[in-house]
Amino acid sequence: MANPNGTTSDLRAVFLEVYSVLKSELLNDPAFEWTDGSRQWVERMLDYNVPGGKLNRGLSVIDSYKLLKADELTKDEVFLASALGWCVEWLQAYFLVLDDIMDSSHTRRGQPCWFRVPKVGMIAVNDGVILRNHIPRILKKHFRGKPYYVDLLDLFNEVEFQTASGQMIDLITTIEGEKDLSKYSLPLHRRIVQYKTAYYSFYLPVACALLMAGENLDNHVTVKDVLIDMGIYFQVQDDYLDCFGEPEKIGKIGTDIEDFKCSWLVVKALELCNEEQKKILFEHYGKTDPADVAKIKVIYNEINLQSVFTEFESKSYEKLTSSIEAHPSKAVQAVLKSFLGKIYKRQK
Ligand code: DMA
Ligand code: MG
Ligand code: MG
Ligand code: MG
Repeated sequence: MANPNGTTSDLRAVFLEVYSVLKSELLNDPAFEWTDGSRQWVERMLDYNVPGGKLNRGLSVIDSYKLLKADELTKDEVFLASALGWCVEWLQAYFLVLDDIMDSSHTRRGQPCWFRVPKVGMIAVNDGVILRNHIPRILKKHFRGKPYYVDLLDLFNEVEFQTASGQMIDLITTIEGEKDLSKYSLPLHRRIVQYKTAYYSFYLPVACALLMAGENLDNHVTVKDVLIDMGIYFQVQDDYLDCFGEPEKIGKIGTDIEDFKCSWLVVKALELCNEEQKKILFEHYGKTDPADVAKIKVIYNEINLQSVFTEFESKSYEKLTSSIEAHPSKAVQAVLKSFLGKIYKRQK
């Protein structure tokens, strides 16, 4: 039975079973002398932060590997592809736990952000470090003997560096006392989102599948380019949903206006507004008072940003589809189309 994401509910169940296996291995990691208290802490922290999202990134590793192999996967291969999928989800959990602290967010995946949970607070910083350290432990346990082990480690390291660098440029544009909307532009936005989102969310899952399939990543630069463009489109959707999405659907309450983020929305607004509206943007963007935020949203509505976004969305879909169809391999085309299908017109 296929759900709207094109992933069978069966596969999701198998994927979740692998989560339980990995979790219990980590909770019995012989490198640490566990106590009941420490084991309970990590178990609760993992269950709270790792499996509760859409799981698109993780499931894409299995989907992509299937399409590349063009053959039924053995049980073993499904397990390994799932384990890699979970490494991507672990990386995401690590970045989100820290991102929510840095963005002063309130909710995530329909529940309070981990650092907002009573008694967690700044222990969440170290939990983030623990989540990050789980990845090489999972890889070591299940991939140490594989010919692509070193490439896998290198891939996760490179992508983590790119993401952290993206987060850094996302954050330093908002430094208190240096807030200046006139520095916000489409090229700056593109640079931020390419690094903070596209590599880990789009390139990484497919690169994992390519490595498992025995491919050399240096031979797949064009695939990477398409995935980066898809990731940029995905983050524009995230920026849009931050303001116009329903919190019940997206599971989080937007903070981009308050946080003075270089969001696609504010960049577009600066491009489209008149002098009077521009004054209001400069005066009220980046303030936490709901009255200031409301003034920004009035401008977004006056210039019809929702339809500007809808236009962008269909244009992006067309462009991405034609770059995908230019790819020589049908299997690779299928991987990319499946990924695009999962996010086009998403509401969450
Ligand atoms: C997210 O950017 C990027 C990473 C690496 C977590 P964001 O702060 O816009 O994400 P969200 O809207 O989910 O907080
Ligand atoms: Mg955030
Ligand atoms: Mg952020
Ligand atoms: Mg966001």
